[in-house]
Amino acid sequence: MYGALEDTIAALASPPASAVRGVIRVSGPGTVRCLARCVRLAGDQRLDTCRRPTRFDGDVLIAAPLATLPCQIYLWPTHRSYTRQPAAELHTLGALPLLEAALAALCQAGARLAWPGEFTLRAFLAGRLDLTQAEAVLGVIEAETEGELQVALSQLAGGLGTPLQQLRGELLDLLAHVEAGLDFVEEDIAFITTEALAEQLRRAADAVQSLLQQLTARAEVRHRPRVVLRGAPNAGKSSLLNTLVGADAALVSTEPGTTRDYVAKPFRWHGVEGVLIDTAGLTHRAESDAVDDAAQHVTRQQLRAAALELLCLDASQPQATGQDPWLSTPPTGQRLVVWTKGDLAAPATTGQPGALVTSSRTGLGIADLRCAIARVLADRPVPVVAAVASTAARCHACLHAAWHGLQQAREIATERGGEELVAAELREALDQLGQVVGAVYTDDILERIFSRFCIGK
Ligand SMILES: Nc1nc2c(ncn2[C@@H]2O[C@H](COP(=O)(O)OP(=O)(O)OP(=O)(O)O)[C@@H](O)[C@H]2O)c(=O)[nH]1
Ligand SMILES: [Mg+2]
Repeated sequence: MYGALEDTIAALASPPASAVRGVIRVSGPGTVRCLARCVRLAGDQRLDTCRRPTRFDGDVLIAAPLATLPCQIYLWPTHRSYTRQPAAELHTLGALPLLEAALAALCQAGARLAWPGEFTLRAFLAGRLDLTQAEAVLGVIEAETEGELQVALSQLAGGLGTPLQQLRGELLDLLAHVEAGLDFVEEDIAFITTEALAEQLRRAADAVQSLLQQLTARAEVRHRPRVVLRGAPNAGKSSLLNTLVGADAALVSTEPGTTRDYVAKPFRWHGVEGVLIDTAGLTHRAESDAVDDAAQHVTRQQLRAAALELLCLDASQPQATGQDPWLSTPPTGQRLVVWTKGDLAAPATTGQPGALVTSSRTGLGIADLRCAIARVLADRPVPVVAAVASTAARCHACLHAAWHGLQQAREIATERGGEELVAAELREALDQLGQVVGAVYTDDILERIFSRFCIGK
């Protein structure tokens, strides 16, 4: 799908909407020639004699009736650019029709429109980025939350690529030792002792394992922490969710058993993000129908995945005392006890010190509850991770195969099963690690990664 690297490509790099400024990116060997044909510079400046990154003022020559469009050109005339090719950015007014006219002028002057991700693909092929970093660029573009952005940025700075490259380097040295030993097998010269070989393989396998754990933890970050409302039917859970998130997201009624399926609303309170989930009230009824059973099943599933459970006790119900039977079932994550309908009656707080009293009707205790939820979630240990989700998915299989190869190699080495076999397993592990950082890549890997980019990146 991607064209030749010799093509000069151009694309809109700013969002395709009206804004104060719009940016068009150009890259390719013909960048200067192409710009010179469709731009008139102010004063006696020249593009073709430019040897270092420079800013120019001028006009793009576009079709009538406007004819000229004022712009600034940032030119990287040598390989010292993002794509390691001559490249430029054209900054001008951010009106979409004007930007399209400027793009058309560039295309008439010899450029072609870039494919999605083609700039980053060129940066990758030029060795400026490894695949994990290329995917991090994608992660930065796609990040929905601050947490995701942080992970993508740290990956861009080499969070995952650096330890992987280092590990690959060490294993290449090790392979060289093993293979050198194979060449001198007749002379009985060993370049590395069996014990040292097994030890290095063990350490490498541990390092891969730890990267695998980081990737798994990453998946958790993508799914924000879940805060699940739990309680008896009619306890006021749905009303509480609506009041907490400030929207009529869940259905409320006087009828017990209103909520069947769960309702999830993302939130961000005091800088802490999560998803608030309303569930069907848990019952201990002897008789139930299939829908009831399904609803109870969904509730239990949500509770199992909860980072925090809000146990809702109805203050207006005489049986909802501090000894409520709900309290005897332990939560999977953490638990906060919340009295609902605090406007109707003072709760029997005995045995429940620290429980929050709330009312969805009057707003009593709601701000305090948001604060308490944020505090519990903020205190959770945050996994130290360095991968965006797409890398995680792609890397998992490769890292696992690499770990397996290293384990096999270690076992063979320990049992003195033959250095040829150790070398073969090591080569397989190296190949798998190479796929993660892009030292080994195939067209379909590239296609899969870069086709997900937006145009202009
Ligand atoms: N006075 C008062 N009534 C409330 C409050 N919260 C909920 N209610 C009422 O209690 C009833 C049940 O509220 P829901 O929010 O539907 O309770 P639920 O726990 O989600 O019920 P299920 O759908 O059966 O799970 C409704 O009639 C609400 O208007 C409150 O803070 N004060
Ligand atoms: Mg409900």
